This record gives sequence, C-alpha cells and structure tokens, in this order.
Amino acid sequence: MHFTHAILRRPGEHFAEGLTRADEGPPDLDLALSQHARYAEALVTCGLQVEVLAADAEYPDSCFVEDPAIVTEAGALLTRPGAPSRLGEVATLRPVLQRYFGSVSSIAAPGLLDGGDVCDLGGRFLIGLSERTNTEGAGQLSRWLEERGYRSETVDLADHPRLLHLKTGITAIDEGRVVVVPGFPVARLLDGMERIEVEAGEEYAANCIRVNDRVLVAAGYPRLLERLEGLGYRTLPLSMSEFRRMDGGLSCLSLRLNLRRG
Ligand code: CIR
Repeated sequence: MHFTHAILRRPGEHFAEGLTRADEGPPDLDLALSQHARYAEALVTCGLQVEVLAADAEYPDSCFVEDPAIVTEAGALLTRPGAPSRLGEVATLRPVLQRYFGSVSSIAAPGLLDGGDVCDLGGRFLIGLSERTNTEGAGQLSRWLEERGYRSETVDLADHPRLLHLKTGITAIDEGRVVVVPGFPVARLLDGMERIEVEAGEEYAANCIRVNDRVLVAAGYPRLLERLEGLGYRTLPLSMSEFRRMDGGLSCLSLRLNLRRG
C-alpha cells in the first residue's frame, strides 16, 4: 500500500451529464472542483507526487480516472469500460500511462472491465463481475495478473445490485484488513482477513482509501471514522458530496502508483 505518485483528472464543464443512479440532484461544478482540489492536496499530504490532467469535456465521467486503467507495481493495463459513454476515455489515458510505465497492455473486445471492479488486497486481487465488467474482461485481467505473479479471484456481484462496482463495497486498508459494506460477498482471498463492517447508513464510506500512513475517508460518516481512529489509523476526511451525486467515491478519483520499485 505504498504509493509515490497519483494521476487525477479534473471534472469538466459537462460533469453533470455523466452517468448516475444516485437520486441526489445535479452536482455543483464549482463545489466539485474545490472538493477535487482538496483531494489532490490530501494526496500530497500523504507524500505523493500528484499529476492533475486537464478536464476532458468530451467525457463527463473522465474525472473517475480509476475506471479506464489498472496500475500495479508490475505495470499498467488499460481497461475497456463497460459503459459505452466511457469507452473513449481509454485513448486519452494511454499516452499518460506510457509516460509512467513505457509499454501498457489493454483489455480487448469483447472484454469489458472497469477499474472500480478491481480490489488490490496487497498483491492479490478481487475482480468483481458487475454491470460494467464481464467474465471475458475479468478473465483477461486475471491472466495478465497471473503472468506477473499475482493471484486473483472473481466475485459475482449479480446479487448485489446496490454495488455499482466491487470497490463500492470494499477497501483494503491493510494486508490483513478490509472495510466492507454489510453483506459483502464471501471470497476465498478474504479468508483470514479481518472485516470492518460499516454500519447501516454509512455504506458510502466503505469506499475509503489507504494511502501510505493515512486513510482518506468521506466526510460525514462519524461511526466509521471513530472505528478507524480507534484502530490507530490517521484519518483524513474529505467532502465528497458532489462526486457522490455522480456515483463516484474516493478510490475512483485517482490512479495511485508505486514507482519506487524493487
Ligand atoms: C459512472 O457511472 O461510471 C460514473 N458516474 C461513476 C464512476 C465511479 N467509479 C468507480 O466507482 N470506480
């Protein structure tokens, strides 16, 4: 869970036209931009070098930069996002990732995969099968991971319609510990890991992120905050209201890289 760099993309003028199932009204772009700036500052506080890409007006969901790519210490993979309106985000990210990683692999049709469906448990990966990620996409990712020495397991989210993505419901905050929503599916790779279950009404907060010595959490969810602090974590609460309106959480807003390899 050590990171040295992060890539973000600023929300653009058409942010409110992105996909959403949340029934919370349209986002305020100015407020979203200031929440995004705070998020970038928080990553700097955690010691990361942060690159904020210019907004891409053509793709209203492109600030959710986690979905079009998977980054690991062994390289980067461009996905094929499951929402047709987001497919074009991949081409805009390719040159950026090539700058960091040199060559970059890709998911090929008919595979579909969103980065939000991939949870790194510390070199072991859960891959959610969701409305955005199909078995072909998950299979391609699993082979790509295996070639790099990583184990993975797919988790079917068909019975969990409230989870847009796998990581809507789970975060790894330590090698042996995850934060999950109540009822998160069973998976072999989670055997032996401690599950911190968020309480009813705080489901959104399950998408927190561990960044070096801190845990970034959405502001406004006091019970999870207290629980994490009780376990000795340094937390950094961030207002996320405008991203929540667009179904986005903390993990979706950045690609977090560890470029201090070896
Ligand atoms: C979408 O529906 O694709 C965006 N409005 C939200 C994506 C959130 N991404 C994520 O959870 N990884």
